[in-house]
This record gives sequence, C-alpha cells and structure tokens, in this order.
Amino acid sequence: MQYDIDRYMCELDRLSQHRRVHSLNVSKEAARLAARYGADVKKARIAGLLHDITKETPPEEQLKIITDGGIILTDVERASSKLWHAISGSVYLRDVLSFDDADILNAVRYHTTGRAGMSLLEKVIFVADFTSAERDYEDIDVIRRYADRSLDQGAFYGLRFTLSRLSGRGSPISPDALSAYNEIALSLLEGEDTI
Ligand code: DGI
Ligand code: FE
Ligand code: FE
Repeated sequence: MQYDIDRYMCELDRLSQHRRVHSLNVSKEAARLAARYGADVKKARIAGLLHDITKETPPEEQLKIITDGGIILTDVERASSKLWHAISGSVYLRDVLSFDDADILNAVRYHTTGRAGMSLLEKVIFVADFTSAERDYEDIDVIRRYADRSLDQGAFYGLRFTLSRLSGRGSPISPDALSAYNEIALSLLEGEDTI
C-alpha cells in the first residue's frame, strides 16, 4: 500500500503534546533499531509513529472500535484497560487508516504485552517503546545497553520490568506477556543467548 505520512502526522493531533513527542521518539528509535537489526525501516518508522494512536481515546470509544472490528476480548484484556489501546490502535489502523500489512498491524497490536513468536518488526516496536529518547526510568541505560546487544535481550529486560511491576501490584498478566517472557527465558537457558 501507499503510505500517507502527512495524514499520519495529522492523526497525531488527536494526542497530547507529551504523547506526540513520545510517538515521534518511538518512531525514530524504531527506525534506528530496524536499521541495526535488519527490519524494514519504513514500516518501523510508521508503526512507531502510530503505535499509541488510540491511547488517549475514551475507553468506551475504544471498546466500540474493538467490538466493531470483530474482536472479542479475553478476560484479562477486558479487565486491563491499559491493554485496550494496543488492540483498538491496530483495529484503527486497519479499519480507519486502511492498513493491510499484517506485520505493522501486529506490531501495534502486541506493542504493550509482546507475545511468543514476535516478528523482527514486532520486537523492534516493543523495544523502541521502552528505549525512546524521552524515557527516563532509573535503569534506562541498562535497558538501552541490552537493546544494543540484541532485540531479545532488550525485550526480555522490558518484560522482566513490566511483569515484576504487575505481579508486585497483584494485577492480571496477559498470557501473551507471559509466553513472550517464557520464550526468551527458555532460549537463554538453552544457551542460545546470554544475559
Ligand atoms: O503506551 P505506553 O505508555 O507508551 O506503554 P505501553 O503500551 O507498554 O503500556 C504500558 C502499560 O501497560 C503499563 O501500565 C503496564 C501495562 N501492561 C503491560 N503489559 C501488561 C499490562 N497490564 C496488564 N494488566 N497486563 C499485562 O500483561
Ligand atoms: Fe502503548
Ligand atoms: Fe508507547
């Protein structure tokens, strides 16, 4: 398909200044990681730009986008409103912005939880969301260092951080996030990679 960058930039107007800056930074970081690891740089730039496009859309409106898109939420997804924007965002890209690229749609769909068997592009967006320029967690340097060693190491650090925070609060954890975590943990145990 023909990508209409000007239109996507206008779409960012639906976001607050802070989240627009985040989206532009994730786009830039995703392009950098894509170039480094051999993913499609253009797709990474676009998926990064639009990954949070429905993050500030009211929850009821997001649920309508999801339902109209033919998606039935799992129990964990329904209970965790922070997961909705990844799902409604991918439906918005498909049904409103006419995206037909499955890899871009999945990169947006799984950018919050990750999943087992992520493509290169999905991992790039998952990691870029953690390492974008404006992120300032205490251990940001550590995750950036892992991300520069390998996408799996960057993704794994991010998953460990998110899963421990969620379990610390007693929040539900999506099976996709758990299987993403287990997949990388097992591959590290097998010595295919070291952390
Ligand atoms: O949209 P961003 O703020 O840029 O980042 P994000 O899409 O990674 O969203 C982060 C939020 O999503 C954070 O508050 C933790 C939450 N989250 C991530 N994985 C899970 C989750 N929440 C639940 N309940 N379950 C998960 O597996
Ligand atoms: Fe997000
Ligand atoms: Fe984000």
